[in-house]
Amino acid sequence: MKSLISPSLMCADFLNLGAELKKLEQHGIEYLHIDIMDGEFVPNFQLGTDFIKQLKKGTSIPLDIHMMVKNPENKLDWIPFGEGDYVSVHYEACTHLQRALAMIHARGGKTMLALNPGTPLSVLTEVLPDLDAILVMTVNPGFAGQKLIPSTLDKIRRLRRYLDENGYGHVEIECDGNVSFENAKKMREAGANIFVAGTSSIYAKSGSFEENIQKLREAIQ
Ligand code: S6P
Ligand code: MG
Repeated sequence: MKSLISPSLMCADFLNLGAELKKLEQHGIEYLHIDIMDGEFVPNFQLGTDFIKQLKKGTSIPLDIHMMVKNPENKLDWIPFGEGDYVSVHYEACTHLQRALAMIHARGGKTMLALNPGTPLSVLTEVLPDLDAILVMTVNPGFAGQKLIPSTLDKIRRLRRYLDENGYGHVEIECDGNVSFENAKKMREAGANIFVAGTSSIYAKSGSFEENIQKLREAIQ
């Protein structure tokens, strides 16, 4: 499966966003990761619907919308996603999970189910046929700049093996949280193929934006 990069825009320089988007396009970046936080499912507040509308006018890079929102099935109508955009909802946040997934597909979106580090893979069984991807959270959701929870690497490995052995080889695995250059390589080896890039990689202060993008590409080859 091809490795894809999804920069986490909550880590971007908002005063310079237009120029950053151009650079991401020039580098063939595959997705834009948009964290929506409701202050209830997670303590923090993050990006909103008007921001997404503006973004869609300014770029053609597909979106990867990560809803850290309680009962997202009641909020999906407000989210401006379209054909080919990924929308992830959290298993832990959904009362009516299958309904949420069906709503995403009905609008041409691609479904991704997010699992907190403490949530076992066994919860996937009933909804696997409804999924295009699974988001393995490698930190507890809510904040950028956290440290990798090491057990999540083996979780990715077990998930990739299970999907491949059970007829779900087409289902992608995204990882989100402390995807540093070093960790990204391990996540790739474990079987992830979509990498959320935040303060640990492309927005790291250690290198220029361009150098960091290049370095992440090399790490996940
Ligand atoms: C965290 C959020 C993530 C962060 C990303 C930041 O709740 O879902 O998408 O934005 O993890 O990256 P980093 O490298 O600072 O962990
Ligand atoms: Mg996220």
